[in-house]
Amino acid sequence: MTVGASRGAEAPPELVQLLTPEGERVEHPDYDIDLTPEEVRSLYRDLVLVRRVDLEAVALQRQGELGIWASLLGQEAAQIGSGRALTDTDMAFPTYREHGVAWCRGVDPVKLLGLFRGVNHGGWDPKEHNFHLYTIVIGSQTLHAVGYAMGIQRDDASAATIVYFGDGATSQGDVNESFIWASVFNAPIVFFCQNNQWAISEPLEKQTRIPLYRRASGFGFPGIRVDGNDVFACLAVTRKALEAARTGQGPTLIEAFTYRMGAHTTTDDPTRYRVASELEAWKLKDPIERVKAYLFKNEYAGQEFFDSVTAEAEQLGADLRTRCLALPDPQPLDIFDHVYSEPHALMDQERSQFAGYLEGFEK
Ligand SMILES: Cc1ncc(C[n+]2csc(CCOP(=O)(O)OP(=O)(O)O)c2C)c(N)n1
Ligand SMILES: [Mg+2]
Repeated sequence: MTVGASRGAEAPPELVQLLTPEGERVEHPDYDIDLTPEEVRSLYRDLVLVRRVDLEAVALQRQGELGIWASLLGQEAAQIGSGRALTDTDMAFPTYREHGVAWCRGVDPVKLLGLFRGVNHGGWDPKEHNFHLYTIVIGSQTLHAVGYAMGIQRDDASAATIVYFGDGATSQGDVNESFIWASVFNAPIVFFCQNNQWAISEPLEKQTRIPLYRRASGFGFPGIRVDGNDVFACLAVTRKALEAARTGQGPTLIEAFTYRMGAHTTTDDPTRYRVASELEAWKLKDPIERVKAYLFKNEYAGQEFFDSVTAEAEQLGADLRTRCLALPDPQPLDIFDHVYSEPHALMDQERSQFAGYLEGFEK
C-alpha cells in the first residue's frame, strides 16, 4: 500500500454520501433525507459560524490569550450533521475538538474559550446542555458514555447517547472495552468516530489494517462509514443510528471519513509529518463549499443570504474576542470549590493551608 492510499481524496466505495463535493444531491438506498431549503440554509449558517468561532480561537491563541486550542477545521460537517441529529434528551460525550457539537447543544462558545484560557475547569453544566465536559484522556469518555447509556436503559427512557472519539482513539483499550459493554448490554449508544486520518503525527495506517467501521462487526453491532465532509449524510446516518438506539436496537459505530485540515492543536506543526498535496486534495472536498454550491445551484439562496451569514460570522468573532478578554481571572482558592459536590474535610484542610501560604506573600 502506498502511503496515503487510504486517506487520499478518492471516496472509498462503502462511503454513504448524499451531497457530492460539487454540490450535487445523490440518492442512497438506505439513507435518505428530505430537507427544506430553510433547513439547508440553517445548516449552512451553523457550518460557517462554527468555522468562524474556530478561526477566532486560533487567532486568540496565537496572540497569547489562550493556552492552547484544538481546531475543528475540516470537521464542521461531521460535527454539525451529527449534532443536529440529536434531540434535547439525548446525551453527548465529546473529546476536546467538538466545538461544532457544543454549538448544536447550545453551549456559549465563550465557555469553550474559558477552558482553553485556563480560567475554568470545564466551563458549562453538562446537565443543562446534555453535553458532557471535554475529555482529554483519549477514549476514556467512551466508557463513561456507555455507562450513561446503560443508565438510560435501566430508567426505561426514550433517549440515546452519542460519544465522539478519533481514529487514534480506536487503538485505546477503553474504546474496545466500551464496544464490548455496549454490545453485550445492547446499550442505546452511537459511537461517532471522526476519522480525520491523523492522531497528531500518527497516520491512520498505524491504527488499523481495515476500514474502522468494519471493526464493529467483530463486536457484534453494525458499523457504517459516512462521508464526514457531507453534512446531509452525517445528519441522515446519525439520525437513523440514534433512532435505532432509542428503540432498543443497540449500538452503531459511525465512521465519519474526514480530514483534519489544521494542526492537531496550536502546539503542533503538521508540515513536519505530512505532505502539502494531501491537504490540497482535501480542500476540494470542503464541507462548507459543497453546501454553498448546492444552495446556489438550486436557487435556494442568493448573494444577499451569503453576505448576511458572513456579516453574522464577523459579528460573532468580534463579540467572542471581546467577551474572552473580559473573562475574569479565577481566584487561587476557587480550585478547591468543585472537587466534591458536598463539603469535604480534606478539602477544607487543604484550602486553609493554601490560604495561609498565600497570606505569606507581601500585598
Ligand atoms: C490516554 C492518552 N494517551 C495519549 C494522549 C496524548 N494525545 C492527545 S491527542 C492524541 C491523538 C488523538 O488522536 P485521535 O484519536 O485521532 O483524535 P484527533 O485529535 O485526531 O481528533 C494523543 C495521543 C492522551 N491525551 N491520552
Ligand atoms: Mg484523528
